[in-house]
Amino acid sequence: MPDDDEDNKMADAPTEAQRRQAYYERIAADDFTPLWEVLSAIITKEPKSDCVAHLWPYEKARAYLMEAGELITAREAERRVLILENPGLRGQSRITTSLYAGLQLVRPGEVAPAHRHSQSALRFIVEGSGGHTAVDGERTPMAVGDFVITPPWTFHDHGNHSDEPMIWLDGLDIPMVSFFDASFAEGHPDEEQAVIRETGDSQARYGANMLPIDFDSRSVVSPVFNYPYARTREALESMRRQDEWDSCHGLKMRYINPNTGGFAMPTMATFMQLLPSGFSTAPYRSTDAMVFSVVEGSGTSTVDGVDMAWGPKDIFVVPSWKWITHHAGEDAVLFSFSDRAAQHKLGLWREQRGKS
Ligand code: GTQ
Repeated sequence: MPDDDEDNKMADAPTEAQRRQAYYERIAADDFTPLWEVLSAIITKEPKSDCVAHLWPYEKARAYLMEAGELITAREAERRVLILENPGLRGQSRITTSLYAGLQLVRPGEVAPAHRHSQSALRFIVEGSGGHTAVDGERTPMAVGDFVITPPWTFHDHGNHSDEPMIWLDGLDIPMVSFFDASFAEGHPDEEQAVIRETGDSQARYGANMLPIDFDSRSVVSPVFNYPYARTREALESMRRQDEWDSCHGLKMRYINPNTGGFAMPTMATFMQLLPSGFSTAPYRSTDAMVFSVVEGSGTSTVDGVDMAWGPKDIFVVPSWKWITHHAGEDAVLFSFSDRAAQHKLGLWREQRGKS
């Protein structure tokens, strides 16, 4: 009977889902996979990230770091650093999807031996003075609030001739370099590189609003490698007298490569901002996840309705494209860094300002 035949055929025939599944399995054996099964997951309507907002209280970080100081020398560790690992990205040595951050300790008399790597590094000094880092044969002193650059593939060693521990925040583009499979590293034959330039030489040559007449104007890395806090703070203090506050940022400046006017580093952007006592910012979001290091003051930053209360030396991270507001309980100065320099070059960066 024709009707029964039809029913049998339907029962035997594989469903559409089964036919597709069988097909996926067949092509998978030859390393193909169908885009339509993953399209909306790989090209999202807006940024989706495992990176979460988080704050590391300095008191806790410092206590753990001091313990590490008893457990291993800077020499043995090569770099005695506690990585600040994003809770949403555990096991990946990342503070954001594209950035690495850690807190480094150099005790009095110690040396972190000279090496170089493809990754760019920034140092933001959190505690101590009288430590130094050496780059290209020049030692620069490190003091709280200074922003110091280690350009890619330059030998660098750190030392501390003071009688206080030196602690700084390291920011590196390690995940970005890994993404491109472009990592190279090597040690220097000597523990410390030879000093061939006077301290302050690069500041004089490149950081006095002048450049040597034949300086290569294409250089993508700033020739200035220390941006001292004393000058940064003084600039912010002078500007604040104008009393012109940006609703989203308060007073926010970016560090530049004096040669190009672009960001100081090829992959990472760095900023310093002042929020006056009592100031509450309007909501803001951008595609660059941002790492903050509190220099002065206290306040609260709110991401997706979750408050992060911060004070001096605390570190916190804000993921890409999450609305953020800041409230300063007292005059506050915040250093921050992100992958904005890379995103600008790649034509990816976006921002959005909300209403206050
Ligand atoms: O000081 O050169 O936090 O090579 C991680 C890797 C610091 C450094 C880090 C490094 C360094």
